[in-house]
Amino acid sequence: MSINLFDLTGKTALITGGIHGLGMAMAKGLGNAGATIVVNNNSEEALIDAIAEYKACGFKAFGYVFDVTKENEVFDAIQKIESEVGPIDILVNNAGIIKRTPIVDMEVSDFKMVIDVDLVGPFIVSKNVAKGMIQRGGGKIINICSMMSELGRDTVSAYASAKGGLKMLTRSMATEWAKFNIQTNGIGPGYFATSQTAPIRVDGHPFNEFIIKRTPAARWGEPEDLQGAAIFLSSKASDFVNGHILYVDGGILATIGKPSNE
Ligand code: GCO
Ligand code: CA
Repeated sequence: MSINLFDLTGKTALITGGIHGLGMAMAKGLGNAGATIVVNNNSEEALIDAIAEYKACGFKAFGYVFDVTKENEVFDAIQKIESEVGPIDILVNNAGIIKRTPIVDMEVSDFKMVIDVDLVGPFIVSKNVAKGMIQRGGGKIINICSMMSELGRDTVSAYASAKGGLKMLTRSMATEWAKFNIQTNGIGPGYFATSQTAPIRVDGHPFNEFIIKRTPAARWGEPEDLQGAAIFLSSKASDFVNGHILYVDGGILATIGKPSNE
Protein backbone atom coordinates (compact mmCIF):
# COMPACT_ATOMS: atom_id res chain seq x y z
CA MET A 1 0.00 0.00 0.00
CA SER A 2 1.31 3.38 -0.95
CA ILE A 3 0.58 6.81 0.45
CA ASN A 4 -0.20 7.84 -3.16
CA LEU A 5 -3.57 6.17 -2.66
CA PHE A 6 -4.55 9.42 -0.96
CA ASP A 7 -3.16 11.79 -3.60
CA LEU A 8 -5.75 14.17 -5.09
CA THR A 9 -3.50 15.96 -7.60
CA GLY A 10 -5.48 17.04 -10.67
CA LYS A 11 -8.84 16.52 -8.97
CA THR A 12 -11.47 19.23 -8.63
CA ALA A 13 -13.50 19.29 -5.42
CA LEU A 14 -16.71 21.25 -4.84
CA ILE A 15 -17.33 21.82 -1.13
CA THR A 16 -20.72 23.46 -0.68
CA GLY A 17 -20.76 26.20 1.92
CA GLY A 18 -17.02 25.72 2.37
CA ILE A 19 -16.34 29.23 3.55
CA HIS A 20 -15.65 28.56 7.24
CA GLY A 21 -15.71 25.95 9.98
CA LEU A 22 -15.78 22.26 9.13
CA GLY A 23 -16.27 22.84 5.39
CA MET A 24 -13.20 25.03 5.20
CA ALA A 25 -11.12 22.59 7.23
CA MET A 26 -12.13 19.71 4.97
CA ALA A 27 -11.44 21.82 1.87
CA LYS A 28 -7.97 22.63 3.20
CA GLY A 29 -7.37 18.93 3.76
CA LEU A 30 -8.33 18.18 0.16
CA GLY A 31 -6.21 21.13 -1.03
CA ASN A 32 -3.20 19.84 0.87
CA ALA A 33 -3.71 16.47 -0.83
CA GLY A 34 -3.52 18.28 -4.20
CA ALA A 35 -7.11 19.07 -5.14
CA THR A 36 -8.37 22.29 -6.71
CA ILE A 37 -10.95 23.83 -4.38
CA VAL A 38 -14.34 25.18 -5.46
CA VAL A 39 -16.75 26.58 -2.87
CA ASN A 40 -20.09 28.35 -2.99
CA ASN A 41 -22.15 30.64 -0.83
CA ASN A 42 -25.34 32.69 -1.16
CA SER A 43 -23.44 35.94 -0.98
CA GLU A 44 -20.29 37.13 -2.70
CA GLU A 45 -18.66 38.77 0.33
CA ALA A 46 -17.94 35.66 2.41
CA LEU A 47 -16.68 33.92 -0.71
CA ILE A 48 -14.04 36.56 -1.37
CA ASP A 49 -12.52 36.15 2.10
CA ALA A 50 -12.57 32.36 1.88
CA ILE A 51 -10.94 32.29 -1.56
CA ALA A 52 -8.22 34.65 -0.31
CA GLU A 53 -7.58 32.28 2.59
CA TYR A 54 -7.37 29.23 0.32
CA LYS A 55 -5.01 31.04 -2.03
CA ALA A 56 -2.82 32.02 0.92
CA CYS A 57 -2.53 28.27 1.60
CA GLY A 58 -1.20 27.88 -1.95
CA PHE A 59 -4.28 26.17 -3.40
CA LYS A 60 -6.05 26.75 -6.68
CA ALA A 61 -9.39 28.02 -5.39
CA PHE A 62 -12.60 29.34 -6.96
CA GLY A 63 -15.84 30.70 -5.54
CA TYR A 64 -19.33 30.70 -7.06
CA VAL A 65 -22.49 32.36 -5.78
CA PHE A 66 -25.45 29.98 -5.75
CA ASP A 67 -28.09 28.62 -3.40
CA VAL A 68 -28.08 24.82 -2.95
CA THR A 69 -31.87 24.81 -2.55
CA LYS A 70 -32.55 26.34 -6.00
CA GLU A 71 -32.17 23.80 -8.78
CA ASN A 72 -31.91 26.35 -11.60
CA GLU A 73 -29.04 28.13 -9.81
CA VAL A 74 -27.32 24.83 -9.04
CA PHE A 75 -27.66 23.62 -12.63
CA ASP A 76 -26.22 26.85 -14.08
CA ALA A 77 -23.38 26.99 -11.54
CA ILE A 78 -22.31 23.40 -12.18
CA GLN A 79 -22.19 24.03 -15.94
CA LYS A 80 -20.04 27.10 -15.28
CA ILE A 81 -17.71 25.37 -12.81
CA GLU A 82 -17.18 22.43 -15.14
CA SER A 83 -16.36 24.63 -18.12
CA GLU A 84 -14.29 27.24 -16.20
CA VAL A 85 -12.47 25.07 -13.63
CA GLY A 86 -12.90 21.45 -14.69
CA PRO A 87 -15.13 18.44 -14.19
CA ILE A 88 -16.13 17.97 -10.57
CA ASP A 89 -14.39 14.82 -9.34
CA ILE A 90 -15.31 15.23 -5.67
CA LEU A 91 -18.49 16.71 -4.18
CA VAL A 92 -18.74 17.44 -0.46
CA ASN A 93 -22.31 18.32 0.55
CA ASN A 94 -21.34 20.42 3.53
CA ALA A 95 -23.69 23.44 3.44
CA GLY A 96 -26.10 23.26 6.34
CA ILE A 97 -28.04 25.25 8.93
CA ILE A 98 -29.48 24.52 12.36
CA LYS A 99 -32.35 25.98 14.40
CA ARG A 100 -32.55 25.21 18.10
CA THR A 101 -36.21 25.46 19.13
CA PRO A 102 -38.49 23.07 21.06
CA ILE A 103 -40.90 21.23 18.73
CA VAL A 104 -44.02 22.83 20.17
CA ASP A 105 -42.60 26.30 19.57
CA MET A 106 -41.14 25.69 16.13
CA GLU A 107 -42.72 27.36 13.12
CA VAL A 108 -43.48 25.03 10.24
CA SER A 109 -41.62 27.42 7.94
CA ASP A 110 -38.45 27.10 10.06
CA PHE A 111 -38.72 23.32 10.12
CA LYS A 112 -39.08 23.27 6.33
CA MET A 113 -36.18 25.67 5.85
CA VAL A 114 -33.80 23.35 7.72
CA ILE A 115 -34.99 20.32 5.73
CA ASP A 116 -34.61 22.33 2.54
CA VAL A 117 -30.98 23.35 3.13
CA ASP A 118 -29.71 20.25 4.96
CA LEU A 119 -31.50 17.49 3.02
CA VAL A 120 -33.05 18.78 -0.21
CA GLY A 121 -29.89 20.80 -0.97
CA PRO A 122 -27.60 17.72 -1.03
CA PHE A 123 -30.21 15.95 -3.20
CA ILE A 124 -30.27 18.80 -5.73
CA VAL A 125 -26.51 19.31 -5.92
CA SER A 126 -25.72 15.58 -6.04
CA LYS A 127 -28.33 14.90 -8.70
CA ASN A 128 -26.83 17.55 -10.95
CA VAL A 129 -23.17 16.68 -10.30
CA ALA A 130 -23.72 12.91 -10.57
CA LYS A 131 -25.01 13.17 -14.14
CA GLY A 132 -21.57 14.34 -15.27
CA MET A 133 -19.78 11.83 -13.02
CA ILE A 134 -21.79 9.01 -14.61
CA GLN A 135 -20.80 10.20 -18.11
CA ARG A 136 -17.15 10.50 -17.11
CA GLY A 137 -17.03 7.10 -15.41
CA GLY A 138 -16.84 7.93 -11.72
CA GLY A 139 -16.55 10.32 -8.81
CA LYS A 140 -16.73 10.78 -5.06
CA ILE A 141 -19.66 12.20 -3.10
CA ILE A 142 -19.44 12.91 0.63
CA ASN A 143 -22.53 13.94 2.55
CA ILE A 144 -21.87 15.71 5.83
CA CYS A 145 -24.10 13.99 8.35
CA SER A 146 -24.10 14.44 12.14
CA MET A 147 -24.43 12.74 15.50
CA MET A 148 -28.02 13.74 14.89
CA SER A 149 -28.13 11.22 12.02
CA GLU A 150 -28.30 8.66 14.88
CA LEU A 151 -29.33 10.43 18.07
CA GLY A 152 -32.03 12.84 19.13
CA ARG A 153 -31.50 15.91 21.27
CA ASP A 154 -33.79 18.57 22.72
CA THR A 155 -34.49 21.51 20.38
CA VAL A 156 -32.86 20.15 17.18
CA SER A 157 -35.79 18.19 15.69
CA ALA A 158 -35.59 19.65 12.18
CA TYR A 159 -31.81 19.28 12.02
CA ALA A 160 -31.98 15.68 13.29
CA SER A 161 -34.75 14.86 10.81
CA ALA A 162 -32.69 16.29 7.97
CA LYS A 163 -29.44 14.61 9.03
CA GLY A 164 -31.17 11.27 9.59
CA GLY A 165 -32.63 11.67 6.11
CA LEU A 166 -29.22 12.54 4.71
CA LYS A 167 -27.86 9.25 6.05
CA MET A 168 -30.57 7.38 4.12
CA LEU A 169 -30.06 9.55 1.05
CA THR A 170 -26.38 8.54 1.21
CA ARG A 171 -27.35 4.86 1.17
CA SER A 172 -29.80 5.48 -1.67
CA MET A 173 -27.17 7.26 -3.75
CA ALA A 174 -24.68 4.48 -3.06
CA THR A 175 -27.30 1.95 -4.14
CA GLU A 176 -28.03 3.72 -7.44
CA TRP A 177 -24.59 5.02 -8.31
CA ALA A 178 -21.97 2.54 -7.05
CA LYS A 179 -22.22 0.68 -10.36
CA PHE A 180 -21.12 3.90 -12.12
CA ASN A 181 -17.95 3.96 -10.03
CA ILE A 182 -19.29 6.80 -7.90
CA GLN A 183 -18.53 6.21 -4.23
CA THR A 184 -21.11 7.96 -2.07
CA ASN A 185 -20.40 8.05 1.65
CA GLY A 186 -21.05 10.27 4.63
CA ILE A 187 -18.96 11.82 7.35
CA GLY A 188 -20.68 12.20 10.71
CA PRO A 189 -18.84 14.78 12.78
CA GLY A 190 -19.25 14.55 16.53
CA TYR A 191 -19.25 17.74 18.58
CA PHE A 192 -16.79 20.19 17.03
CA ALA A 193 -15.54 23.61 18.04
CA THR A 194 -17.06 25.80 15.30
CA SER A 195 -19.18 28.95 15.10
CA GLN A 196 -22.26 26.69 14.79
CA THR A 197 -21.65 25.25 18.26
CA ALA A 198 -20.32 28.49 19.79
CA PRO A 199 -23.61 29.22 21.62
CA ILE A 200 -23.51 25.84 23.42
CA ARG A 201 -19.74 25.69 23.93
CA VAL A 202 -19.16 28.65 26.24
CA ASP A 203 -17.15 27.95 29.36
CA GLY A 204 -19.42 27.25 32.31
CA HIS A 205 -22.38 26.41 30.01
CA PRO A 206 -23.73 23.04 31.23
CA PHE A 207 -23.72 21.71 27.66
CA ASN A 208 -20.00 22.38 27.30
CA GLU A 209 -19.20 20.21 30.33
CA PHE A 210 -21.79 17.63 29.25
CA ILE A 211 -20.15 17.14 25.85
CA ILE A 212 -16.64 16.84 27.24
CA LYS A 213 -17.93 14.21 29.68
CA ARG A 214 -20.06 12.44 27.07
CA THR A 215 -17.14 12.15 24.60
CA PRO A 216 -14.69 9.29 25.36
CA ALA A 217 -11.87 11.41 23.89
CA ALA A 218 -12.87 14.01 26.53
CA ARG A 219 -12.71 17.06 24.27
CA TRP A 220 -14.49 18.93 21.49
CA GLY A 221 -13.31 18.02 18.01
CA GLU A 222 -11.08 20.49 16.19
CA PRO A 223 -12.06 21.09 12.54
CA GLU A 224 -8.71 19.60 11.40
CA ASP A 225 -9.81 16.29 12.95
CA LEU A 226 -12.06 15.80 9.90
CA GLN A 227 -9.34 16.11 7.28
CA GLY A 228 -8.22 12.48 7.26
CA ALA A 229 -11.76 11.19 6.76
CA ALA A 230 -12.40 13.73 4.00
CA ILE A 231 -9.21 12.80 2.13
CA PHE A 232 -9.89 9.07 2.52
CA LEU A 233 -13.41 9.29 1.13
CA SER A 234 -12.24 11.56 -1.73
CA SER A 235 -9.35 9.37 -2.83
CA LYS A 236 -8.52 6.09 -4.52
CA ALA A 237 -8.13 4.63 -1.02
CA SER A 238 -11.93 4.37 -0.80
CA ASP A 239 -12.70 3.05 -4.29
CA PHE A 240 -14.74 0.07 -2.97
CA VAL A 241 -16.24 1.90 0.01
CA ASN A 242 -19.92 2.67 -0.58
CA GLY A 243 -22.76 3.92 1.57
CA HIS A 244 -20.88 4.23 4.85
CA ILE A 245 -21.24 6.99 7.37
CA LEU A 246 -17.80 7.49 8.89
CA TYR A 247 -18.41 8.97 12.33
CA VAL A 248 -15.56 11.15 13.54
CA ASP A 249 -16.83 11.72 17.03
CA GLY A 250 -14.18 10.94 19.63
CA GLY A 251 -16.19 7.81 20.44
CA ILE A 252 -19.58 9.33 21.34
CA LEU A 253 -21.61 6.74 19.41
CA ALA A 254 -19.62 3.90 20.94
CA THR A 255 -20.89 4.52 24.43
CA ILE A 256 -23.97 5.20 26.53
CA GLY A 257 -21.95 7.58 28.71
CA LYS A 258 -21.54 7.47 32.48
CA PRO A 259 -23.17 8.90 35.60
CA SER A 260 -22.26 12.48 36.30
CA ASN A 261 -20.53 11.64 39.63
CA GLU A 262 -17.90 9.36 37.98
C1 GCO B 1 -26.43 20.63 18.74
C2 GCO B 1 -25.25 20.72 17.80
C3 GCO B 1 -25.18 19.54 16.89
C4 GCO B 1 -23.88 19.58 16.13
C5 GCO B 1 -23.46 18.41 15.35
C6 GCO B 1 -23.43 17.13 16.12
O1 GCO B 1 -27.08 21.63 18.96
O2 GCO B 1 -26.63 19.54 19.28
O3 GCO B 1 -25.23 21.90 17.09
O4 GCO B 1 -26.32 19.38 16.18
O5 GCO B 1 -23.80 20.71 15.35
O6 GCO B 1 -24.09 18.27 14.11
O7 GCO B 1 -22.95 16.11 15.32
CA1 CA C 1 -9.23 17.53 -13.32
